[in-house]
Amino acid sequence: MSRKIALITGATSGIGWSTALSLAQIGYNIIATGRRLERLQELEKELRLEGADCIKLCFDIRDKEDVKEALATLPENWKAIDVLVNNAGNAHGLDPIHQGSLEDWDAMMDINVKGLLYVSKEIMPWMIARQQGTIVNIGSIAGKEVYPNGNVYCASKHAVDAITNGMRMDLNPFGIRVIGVHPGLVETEFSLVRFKGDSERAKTVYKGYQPLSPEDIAETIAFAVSRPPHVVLADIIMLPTAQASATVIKKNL
Ligand code: NDP
Ligand code: 8X3
Repeated sequence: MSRKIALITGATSGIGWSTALSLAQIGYNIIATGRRLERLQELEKELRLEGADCIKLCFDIRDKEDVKEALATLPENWKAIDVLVNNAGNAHGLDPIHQGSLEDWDAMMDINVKGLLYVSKEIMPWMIARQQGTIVNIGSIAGKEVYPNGNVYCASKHAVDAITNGMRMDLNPFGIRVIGVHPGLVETEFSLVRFKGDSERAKTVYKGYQPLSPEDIAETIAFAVSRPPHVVLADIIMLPTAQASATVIKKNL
């Protein structure tokens, strides 16, 4: 049987990278996207070891023309995308709202919300034409709850949650499954980006308890997309056992 096709945004690290590998292991060829070409090249090597073909698309998801042009370069047979994982995103800063930076706010809304829409806008018609497909949007516990200083990041992830639910309704006539995955604390480059390269501060986020790993999320995504076609795991919240909510975390420090 021929392999299916998954497109994963933000595949150069963390959850996206692990999801690419997990989906390759269950029989997908992968379209991997991100800004860091050298990381995409490394990932491609690992995917080939799993027997998967890979197309690398290097673009900044904030740029709608670049997104459109990059996706238009896909060969026709690669446009038959079975699974789209809208994963690219990050937090920028953790400041009280009156001290927040406009650049950080722009980055979070442009990447986490508008970037997800730009990519989806190109791919949804291809799924609609085939009357099939699965879209996985990576939200966050921050899309279900607001926490102090999380303000605009939480808003961006609440928007992802709303878009996910809206997609499920609007794409319902076409047999397209839409899955929201909302992780709690996962140890990736997320905090390094949030704290602008301050690795000491980033490490403290994951001290004193066992956070989720990107592989934990990837395995769950692989499970969700491989349910029978009549089943949709619509809304998945995944936390480390030590985390009870966005703010309640049992740490042994
Ligand atoms: P990482 O920082 O490890 O990965 C982020 C990915 O997003 C990278 O591949 C990065 O690629 C890509 N990305 C960021 N900005 C852009 C851009 N402008 N254009 C294109 N790609 C971009 O973090 P995670 O793996 O943790 O994050 C993945 C998703 O999971 C995000 O949506 C995040 O909000 C969400 N999440 C993370 C949690 C956590 O605790 N880690 C918890 C809940 C949700 P590149 O830099 O190469 O462009
Ligand atoms: C990432 C998890 O709690 O830092 O979305 O917002 S959190």
